This record gives sequence, C-alpha cells and structure tokens, in this order.
Amino acid sequence: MEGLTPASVWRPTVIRLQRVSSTQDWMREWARMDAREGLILIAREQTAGRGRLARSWESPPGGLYLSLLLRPPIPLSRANQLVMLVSLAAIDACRAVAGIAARPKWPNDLLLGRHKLAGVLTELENDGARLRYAVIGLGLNVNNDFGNGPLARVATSLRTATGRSFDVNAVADAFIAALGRGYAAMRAGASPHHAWARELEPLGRRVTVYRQGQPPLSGRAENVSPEGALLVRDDSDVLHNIWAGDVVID
Ligand code: BT5
Repeated sequence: MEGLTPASVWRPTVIRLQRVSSTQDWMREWARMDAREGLILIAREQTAGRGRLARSWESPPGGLYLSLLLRPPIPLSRANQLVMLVSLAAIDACRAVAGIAARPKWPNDLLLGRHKLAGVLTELENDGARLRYAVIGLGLNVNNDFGNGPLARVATSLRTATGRSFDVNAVADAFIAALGRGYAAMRAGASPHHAWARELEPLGRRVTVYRQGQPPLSGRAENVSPEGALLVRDDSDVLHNIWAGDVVID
C-alpha cells in the first residue's frame, strides 16, 4: 500500500475488558480521539453486540468478541479487502488452535459446513474517496453453546464442532499474529482477494440474494471481484454486481 512508512509497522496494543455494550462502540470512540492503528479491544462478553443493519450478535462469555482499528492508506474502494484480511486471519487462527478448516462466505461470514462460526463487521470513516480509518469487529464462537436456542440451527462454535473447549485468549493471540502477517503482506502490495475467493461460499452455486429495498435476486454466483462485489448471473443471463446483501444458497 502506497504511503506507508516504516513507522507504521503493525504494533498491536490489546485492551481486555470484562463486559461492554459493543466493542465497536468503544473502538469508534477511540478512533475519533485519534487512537493509533493496531489498537484492539477484546471483551469477555457484550450486552449489545451487533451485526450489520442493527442486527444483534449473541455475545455471552465463551466467545471471542473483538474490535480493531486500522488506518491503511487505501482508497475507499478497497475497504472490503479488510473484511477479507480479517476473515482469513480468523480462519488461520481456527486452524492453528482447533485444527478446523472454516470457509469464508460472502460477504462477511465464516462457516463450518453450513453453520455460521463467525461474523465480521466493518465500520468505515472516510475523507472523500480515501479511507480515514476502519473499525473492524470479529465475533467468533469458541466455546459458545447454542443449545436449543434460536440460533442452534444456523450457528456453531469451535466447541460444538470438535467436542473440545479452547482458551479464548489463545484463539485471540493466533488471530492477532495471523492478522499481522496478512496486514504486512497487504502493505507490501499483496491483495487478500485470491486467498479469500479460493474457497468462498457460494461461488459456483445457485443463490437467492436479499438486498435492502429491492426484490430478491435468484441466479448463479459466478465470481467475486477484487473489490469484493459478488457477481450473480440471473436467469435472463444478466450479470449483477452485488455490493451488499444476504445470500441464501438454494
Ligand atoms: C455479522 O453480522 O455477522 C457481524 C457480527 C460481528 C460481531 C462482532 S463481535 C465484536 C464486534 N462488536 C460488535 O458489536 N460486533 C462485532 P450479520 O451478517 O448481520 O449477522 C447477524 C446475524 O447472525 C444475526 O441476525 C443472527 O441471525 C446471527 N447471529 C447472531 N449472533 C450469532 C452468533 N453468536 N453466532 C452465529 N450467528 C449469530
């Protein structure tokens, strides 16, 4: 990435708190106060964890809930690559700590089989076309037990998948180390796009895409652009670039 000086080498600073509303809210406040990039907040639990579009993120003790601040000198058009970066680092951490191969799902999930293991939330601040900072949240189900609750059908955790419990801090440390490697590679000019797209759900499948304020779109998920748009070909052979939405695999 252009414009980075050696002084901006990745130096994570980790703050751990017991219980917060949402780690995103705290980090956004710190970002506004000019906190430096690499600041990471990990909470043991959240009382108002959130996903996209004001959806809630179930955050009891036992999961990993973190937000991190990045200030990469990239155009806003490349901001989705930060979701790719964070997803890949979370996949690395799951492999390193639990020996589990999670896969990314467009636009911001990690899956184990068909179940959601983790979600990534990006909140951006920009100066025109330039990104000022990104506050990126990761919620990763480590020892969470969804029991017979409402999420049992759609969610999973490292413990549910393996029958073993894991040290949440060890998962966090593995994530932060992997993120540092990925971010250094991105700074050196590499894009996380290929690694992320390689195993991305739902490429190659028939899907229905739900977008706010628009009718559902059915078609085949053909590809994903380097900037993160999902390319869906509908049944009339029209190719759509989808920037935001929810995908259901038919
Ligand atoms: C996401 O949103 O997947 C992004 C989640 C980001 C959460 C992290 S935790 C740390 C940081 N601080 C925050 O406040 N947030 C971030 P989305 O794609 O909109 O998915 C939300 C949906 O996932 C919900 O509507 C539920 O259906 C489902 N869900 C909620 N909690 C879940 C959980 N623990 N595991 C799996 N799925 C869950």
